[in-house]
Amino acid sequence: MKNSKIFVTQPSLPDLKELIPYLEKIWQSKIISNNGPFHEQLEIELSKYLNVPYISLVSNGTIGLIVALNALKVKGEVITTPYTFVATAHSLMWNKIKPIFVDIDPSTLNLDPKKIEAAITKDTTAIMPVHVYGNPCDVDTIETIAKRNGLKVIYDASHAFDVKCHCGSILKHGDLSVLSFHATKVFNTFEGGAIISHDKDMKTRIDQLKNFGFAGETSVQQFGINGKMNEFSSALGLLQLKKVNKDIEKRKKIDEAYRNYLKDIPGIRCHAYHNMEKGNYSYFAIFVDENYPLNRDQLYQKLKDNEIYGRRYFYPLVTDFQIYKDSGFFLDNDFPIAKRISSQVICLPIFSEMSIQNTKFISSIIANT
Ligand code: T4K
Repeated sequence: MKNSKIFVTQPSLPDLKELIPYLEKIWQSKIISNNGPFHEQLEIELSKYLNVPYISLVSNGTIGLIVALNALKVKGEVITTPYTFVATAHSLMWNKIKPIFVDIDPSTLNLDPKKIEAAITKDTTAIMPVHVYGNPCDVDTIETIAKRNGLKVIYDASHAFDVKCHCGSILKHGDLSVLSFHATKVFNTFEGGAIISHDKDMKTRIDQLKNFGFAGETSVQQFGINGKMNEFSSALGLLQLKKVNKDIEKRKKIDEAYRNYLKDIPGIRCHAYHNMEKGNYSYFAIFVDENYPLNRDQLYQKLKDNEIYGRRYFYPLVTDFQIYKDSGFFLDNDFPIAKRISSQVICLPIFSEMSIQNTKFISSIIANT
């Protein structure tokens, strides 16, 4: 039985004692930012761990998306999904790029590849899909479409740390992939993120862009930004990396328990994984339909009344925010699938330190209507 509030997530943290020696090193060296030794070490260790060629650490996932678009010189229009966190679309707006929203696939909840080509115009330069809840996008079809139409692909992989699909790391796909290391993610550095690239020149370009465009002490070659990860976050990342696999294993057990407890409740459907060789279990989404005695918001409130704080990721849809409606980029009735899913979803609490008893307790609240 639970005895305190349960939030949608709780950050995993290393033992504080383990952090002290790292802090002592920082205090001795006085190097706290600008590509310090922990930053360098974390890039090397992460690229080995994730089995990807090049990683550029950044201060958060949103800056990562903004820099990635800039690094690829993306302009004009970019095709993306309305079923995501606002940061995906905001990164386009910050680059003065027009987002062209395309509906999602009802089973994967990712950008529906079948609908991409109809949205391409002479101004389209890229596709920005999201691996929602860590569920891999249909990377092969997206790659074929991108090649056929000469488009870049930037994956918002904020939810997809260490996810593997049929051909290995999901992060190997696209021109660039962007991770978030926010407090609420499977792998956190308090705040942070990374851009995965596939060649040295692109990594150099990204590294310059995140450091004001500096190419050397007296040379600024691009209109860069400050997107650097600091030494504290980098040191923390090194410690987190030692235990992230165990954390994912623990999350997997929570995921399995939920599926077991919730499987026979009419009107409740658990999100299914597709083409996933290794998941990270970053979210546990359920969908409430008309066969359940309460509507989604009533169940959401009922859980809250029991101090269970799930979240409706992603409600409202990006395209339902007035600032996006006012943009005139799309018609109101353009995204029937995303709208339906957004009106049904609740992400239930899942984190590595969550107990199976609490999973059972939450499921029993959902079962007893
Ligand atoms: N693309 C996608 C697809 C994303 O999902 C995100 C971020 C991004 C891009 C951008 O990445 P970053 O720039 O953030 O690196 C959260 C997060 O702030 C956001 O990072 C995340 N997606 C989004 C899905 O969720 P909120 O407003 O729901 O978070 P908040 O503060 O309500 O936290 C949820 C719960 O987590 C709290 O009720 C308690 C717990 N929590 C949270 C924090 C921050 C803690 O226990 N400790 C903490 O420090 O947005």
